[in-house]
Amino acid sequence: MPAPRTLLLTGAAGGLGTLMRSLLPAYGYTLRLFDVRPVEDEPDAITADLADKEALREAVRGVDAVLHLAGISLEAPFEKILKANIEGTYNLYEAARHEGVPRIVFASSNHAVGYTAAPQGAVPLDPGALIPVGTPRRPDTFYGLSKSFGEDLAQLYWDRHGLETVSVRIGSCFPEPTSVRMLSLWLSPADGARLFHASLTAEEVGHTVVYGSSANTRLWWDLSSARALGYEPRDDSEPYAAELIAAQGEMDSANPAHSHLGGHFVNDPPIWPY
Ligand code: NAI
Ligand code: 15L
Repeated sequence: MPAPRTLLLTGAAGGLGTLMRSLLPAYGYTLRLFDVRPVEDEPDAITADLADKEALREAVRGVDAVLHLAGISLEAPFEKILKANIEGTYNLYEAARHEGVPRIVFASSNHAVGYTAAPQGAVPLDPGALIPVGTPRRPDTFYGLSKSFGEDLAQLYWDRHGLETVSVRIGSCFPEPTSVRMLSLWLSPADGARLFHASLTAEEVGHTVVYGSSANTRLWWDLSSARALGYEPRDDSEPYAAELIAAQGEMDSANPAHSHLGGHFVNDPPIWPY
């Protein structure tokens, strides 16, 4: 697939959207921005809800691809998740199908498989001990369930309509890791941009699921499907390890929030504030 030039970035006002607004233009993208909240210093951004089907049709018209980050990014009451993440993602796919957009990169999450056991063993883990991308989905929250739905929706739109998707099960994409768990899941913003670019430009992806993290020494999951797209991570959370472990202690496998991939989402999920 030739490098898409005009990219619709949904969720542009959010944390990851803000990081990608600054990083993706260097890869040659012209960004069209979409969010239910105004995007600071971006008067041309489209301020609309994913529930607004007409706004979505207009937003996707003429773009080469969509990076779909918009939605509730933490746990919330089911009705809210249903509206924003489940119906909202369906509305986006319908708009893209009608307007002939060939590819979507979908921000899935580790929480689609959050009840998967976190691998134990000496660091770095044996490649055979890493969580494979084909592991059964085990959402840890309604939020994780909505990401599971998004992946299935993506599969349906590929099989039925030929609309391609890369579903990126993002670990933790923040400027720095802030917990011992994040040492395993951290996706540096620069590697995030590399991974999204690879997902937008690789040939013939159909519907591909990848894990999204940097090349962390303490990696828990298998990055091979991401690498097959051309993703070459350059960062590693290890320089943050000593300080985080000194402050928070080592992971304790008797603690469910440490022994599952989804961390504290399995018993004390952070709640969406809006
Ligand atoms: P965020 O909460 O900072 O940003 C989400 C954005 O979506 C917000 O600006 C919000 O206004 C917008 N939004 C929410 N509902 C909307 C609606 N109905 N219509 C239009 N816009 C709406 O979240 P963040 O961290 O930037 O994450 C972006 C995406 O990546 C989310 O889908 C999240 O689930 C996913 N993700 C993020 C991870 C991370 O480490 N940051 C990890 C795994 C997944
Ligand atoms: C996510 O899916 C959330 O959107 C993000 O805010 C983090 O909580 C991340 O997972 C994580 O598991 O660290």
